[in-house]
Amino acid sequence: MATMRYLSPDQLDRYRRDGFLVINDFLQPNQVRRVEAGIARACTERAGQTRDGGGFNLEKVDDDSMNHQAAAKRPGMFRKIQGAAFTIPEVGEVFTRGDLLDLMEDLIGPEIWYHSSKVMFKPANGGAAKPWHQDAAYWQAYDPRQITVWIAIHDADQGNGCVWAIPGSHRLGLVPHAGRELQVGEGDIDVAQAIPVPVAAGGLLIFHSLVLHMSQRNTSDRDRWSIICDYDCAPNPVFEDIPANRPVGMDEKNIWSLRRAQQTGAAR
Ligand SMILES: O=C(O)CCC(=O)C(=O)O
Repeated sequence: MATMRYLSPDQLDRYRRDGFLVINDFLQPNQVRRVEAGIARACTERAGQTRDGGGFNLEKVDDDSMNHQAAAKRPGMFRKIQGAAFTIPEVGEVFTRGDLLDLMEDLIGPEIWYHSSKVMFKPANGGAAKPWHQDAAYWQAYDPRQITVWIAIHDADQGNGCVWAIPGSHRLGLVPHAGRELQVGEGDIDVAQAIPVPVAAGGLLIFHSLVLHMSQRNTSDRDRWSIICDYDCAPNPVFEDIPANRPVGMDEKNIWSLRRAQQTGAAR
């Protein structure tokens, strides 16, 4: 068995069994506050925004996040910032950390590429639900060994719309998705097997791209922000807006290599 860089054998077993794994306290409280401040700054700069644009998606009056022309619930009530690793330096720093790449290396091997990143807001009093889906449904042209890392910036629990997942569902393969948002009907899967996955601020949830997951509406008075990065085990061009100052490791075809086999051990 290959030497593990970050995960314990027990954590690896649980990830393989369930298709997801929570690791508490990945970020220290001061690191969480730093990321939160970076996100808040980006929001302040766009506080008047009422329509989707520039990677910023808003919470819509009809909860239809795919209707990019629809009015926002209110100006600056964001649902998502796509390309957050580029827009918010504090987010980019977290997702390129050596220890996080070590963790990825344990799961997808020593060649690691950036696929995409975002902030998911789930704002208090109205953050919309995200229906059941497998991330692989959005990325059918890609290798399904892609991995998603989801880090809680605020405590996420059942009250404010934490992620729910179906343990072991990564072994089902890709199940049919339908609709503009590509979702799975509750009647088509065994939702009785679903469990809530609460994560305290600073904790990290990793999930396999075939794990069925969703999150409910936030009806609480507590925001639930998270940052998400998807890592690829094969080189693919980044589809998000590329900043003028390209990050180190991104080539002219917009393929961003985060770690190559021969670099292993260099970024720690
Ligand atoms: O953060 C959430 O509420 C869910 C995010 C999610 O399911 C996703 O980005 O695929």
